[in-house]
Amino acid sequence: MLATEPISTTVTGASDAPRRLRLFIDGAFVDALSGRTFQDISPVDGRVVAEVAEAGAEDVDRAVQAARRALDGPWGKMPTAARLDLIAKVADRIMERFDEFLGAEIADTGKPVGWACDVDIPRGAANFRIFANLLRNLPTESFQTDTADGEGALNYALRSPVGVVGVICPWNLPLLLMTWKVAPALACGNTVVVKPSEETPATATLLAEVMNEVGIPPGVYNVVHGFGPGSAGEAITQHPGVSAITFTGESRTGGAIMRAAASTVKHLSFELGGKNPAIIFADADFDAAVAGTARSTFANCGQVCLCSERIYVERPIFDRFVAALKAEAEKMVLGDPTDPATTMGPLISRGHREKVLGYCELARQEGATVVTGGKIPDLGGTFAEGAFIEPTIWTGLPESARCVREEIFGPVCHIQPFDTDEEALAMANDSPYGLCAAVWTGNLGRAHRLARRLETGMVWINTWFLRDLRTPFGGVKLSGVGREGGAHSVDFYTELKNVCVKL
Ligand code: NAD
Ligand code: 6OD
Repeated sequence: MLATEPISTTVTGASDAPRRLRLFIDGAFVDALSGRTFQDISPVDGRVVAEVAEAGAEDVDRAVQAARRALDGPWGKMPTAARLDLIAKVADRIMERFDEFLGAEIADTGKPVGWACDVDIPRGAANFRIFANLLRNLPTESFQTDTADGEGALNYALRSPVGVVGVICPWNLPLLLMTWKVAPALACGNTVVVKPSEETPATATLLAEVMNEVGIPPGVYNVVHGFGPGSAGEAITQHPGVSAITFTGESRTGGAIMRAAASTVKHLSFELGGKNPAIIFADADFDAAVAGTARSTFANCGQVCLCSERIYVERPIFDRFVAALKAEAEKMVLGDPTDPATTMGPLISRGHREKVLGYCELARQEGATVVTGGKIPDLGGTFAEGAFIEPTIWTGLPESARCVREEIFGPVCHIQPFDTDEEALAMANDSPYGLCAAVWTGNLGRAHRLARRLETGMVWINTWFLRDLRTPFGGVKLSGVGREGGAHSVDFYTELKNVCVKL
């Protein structure tokens, strides 16, 4: 059963009324100083899920000041082991309140309960656990240095927190992606000001309750709700008290943040958009490749930055593969996300659906064959007010088509045949993006050769989205700046200071 209780400390009014989500600043739930609010709308049926306090620059300033005080005070002074114990407790408490996180995430996104149970919520907890463990065992680098007098010197590096970190998040995997940044930032001793997406404010707010429950000091974790330009997001990027910004979202937004952050020279880490290729060879395990590609194309309604939107299939199996992926698409069960039988929820909003439907129209104009999908499904009832769309497959487009080059971020893909490894590689690399690629083949030598030459930050071979949180995560070209994950997160969330001691 999903928890239907509202988020307790943030609610006002009757329990069937929309929840009231407030900002979380200095350990307390507060309204915006302006008193402004905005509505959080369900993509499943269009109902208002929550009234959300809308932070302005003055609220961001309050949050940054609270974060700074915590850094100079209790959090900064806390022994590392005690800090990491608290962070591990956050992981435990997320698992104890699993159903509430699940209910909140599904209400905001409409994602199927099966996916949210397997991926979003457990990863939210795992992020805290892994970074607490990693920081417990962190070595430091040191060098014995020769000197002219023969006595030598010792160099060693100290790590310290970067400071107040601005965490700006998207709506597709709200808890997973937010905690992927918050957990290492806190484990490294920083404090954070989080701006969740305006589409998905709930789980960041619920996490604030958890922070108080486990005893994280006030000011360490702050949440400011709101929008990007001219709102809370932009205020974070311009605030001189924010030392670093970690951002996940569109490549264009990354550019805007980079410009805004330039005048205060902040550290930046960006996980951005993608137009990811999947390459399927005739020697692959056919059924595994079809099932894996159906997952990499349609998971979370195609709204994972790692999803495959360009599929390249070796010509001898092209027709068979297209037919098999079509069958997988047409098997998807759309509807109530809380029903375990549902395999595809809606897109995040009607606005986003307009964008995806626009690409469906464009694909027809560009000359695509519509293998399946491309329309609003007839689900009836309250779902007619939602943002559902059919899983969609195209063939027959040239590689220059906009539908093959631009990120669409929905359950859509184009399938192209190829004849040689070189041709597949050239098409895969001919993209302004470079986040990830999937290769399906029975020939591991070929797989390793391709992995080396694919212009992406990550390559999956005979699998997709199999994650080890110690590994570097990020993209090249328009897909990102920097890497997070394991030691790479530690590098971003700490400053290194070298100490040289003459012996
Ligand atoms: P978005 O860029 O529209 O918004 C992301 C966040 O940035 C939101 O919180 C938004 O309010 C804020 N924002 C927008 N403009 C801003 C500005 N000028 N200054 C400061 N903040 C601003 O992205 P989205 O629509 O929420 O998410 C979908 C996009 O995210 C897709 O492009 C997807 O590929 C990308 N994404 C990438 C990864 C990755 O790991 N590479 C992961 C998830 C999503
Ligand atoms: O798994 C992760 O750590 C991660 N950052 C996933 C990003 C998915 C994009 O939507």
